[in-house]
Amino acid sequence: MSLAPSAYMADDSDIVARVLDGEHGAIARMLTQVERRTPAVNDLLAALHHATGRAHVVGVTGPAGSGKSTLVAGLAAAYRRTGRSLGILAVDPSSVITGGAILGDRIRMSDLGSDPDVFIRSMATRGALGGLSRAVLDGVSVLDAAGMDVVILETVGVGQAEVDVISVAQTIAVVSVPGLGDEVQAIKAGLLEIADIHVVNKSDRPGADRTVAEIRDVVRHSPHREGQWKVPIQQTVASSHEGIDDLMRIFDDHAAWLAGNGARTDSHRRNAATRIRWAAEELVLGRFRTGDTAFDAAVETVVSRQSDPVSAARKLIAGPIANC
Ligand SMILES: Nc1nc2c(ncn2[C@@H]2O[C@H](COP(=O)(O)OP(=O)(O)O)[C@@H](O)[C@H]2O)c(=O)[nH]1
Ligand SMILES: [Mg+2]
Repeated sequence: MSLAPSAYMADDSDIVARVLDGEHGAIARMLTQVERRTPAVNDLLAALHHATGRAHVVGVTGPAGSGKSTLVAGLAAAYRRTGRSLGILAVDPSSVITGGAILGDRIRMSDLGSDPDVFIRSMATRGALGGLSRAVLDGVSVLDAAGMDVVILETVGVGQAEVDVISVAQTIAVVSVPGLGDEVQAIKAGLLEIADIHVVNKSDRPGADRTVAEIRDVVRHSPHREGQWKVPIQQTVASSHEGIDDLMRIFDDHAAWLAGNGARTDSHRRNAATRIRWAAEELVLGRFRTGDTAFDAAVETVVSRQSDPVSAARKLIAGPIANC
């Protein structure tokens, strides 16, 4: 049976209430709106905002094939054993298939596949990576508003844009594996400052001790101030669930540390600042489009030399912002 378009619209009229109730269908539709940045999305997100700020947002990043999806699936099971609900966003800009799809399959095949307290979604990545950061930040807010105790983000750590995406998380785990050689060193260089926890996965492989020693060396030489979080190194064998419960406990310790140090509020403050900036950009750019009456008039004043570009832009920005 196919639904008439009106049925879809009727369905979405109470989407905010349903997301707040944690209904998976509504969360999925809301995330689609977030990815597509539909005209309704700003108002919907505004209506959810009051219910956000509660989830512990954990980021898991590292090279492709390091076992992130396996780890996240294991962590999901560990969190469920403690009774917590969780939302998982898998983001892989290089290939949606290698990241999210595999994680989705893994979870669907496990007991968690039918668990109403686990929601999983891989985020498609269209267009600019800046847009991706925004979609991820908004996506985290949706899962947070839906009452998820924990939100896990899986991303491939390859460059600055991905570092920006993972920075949405309050607790960041950087995954390394033995035997990747120089390549992994390079990746670590970009991710080192943002790691709250180092994970050496595939610790069943030869060379794990060396990888741990190398990371320990780097951590030891990075500046450490009194009272700061001490970055731990946790070894795991995700494929046989070893070290996963310990890793979850470290995440919990970090959450407690953040809360005790006001760092959790700092992270909320950073996210708020970023989101206000994005919203402002959108509002301002919206008025600088050909076809907008005031903008077209300003273009004419510059062409006719009655005004200059900077004065015209200043005048437009100072004017009232309507319909945004
Ligand atoms: N030997 C070993 N293999 C693992 C371990 N964790 C994951 N794998 C395997 O590594 C491959 C890549 O894992 P995946 O979770 O998809 O990596 P991702 O690309 O980082 O998400 C899969 O074949 C996993 O079964 C581990 O601890 N030890
Ligand atoms: Mg993956």
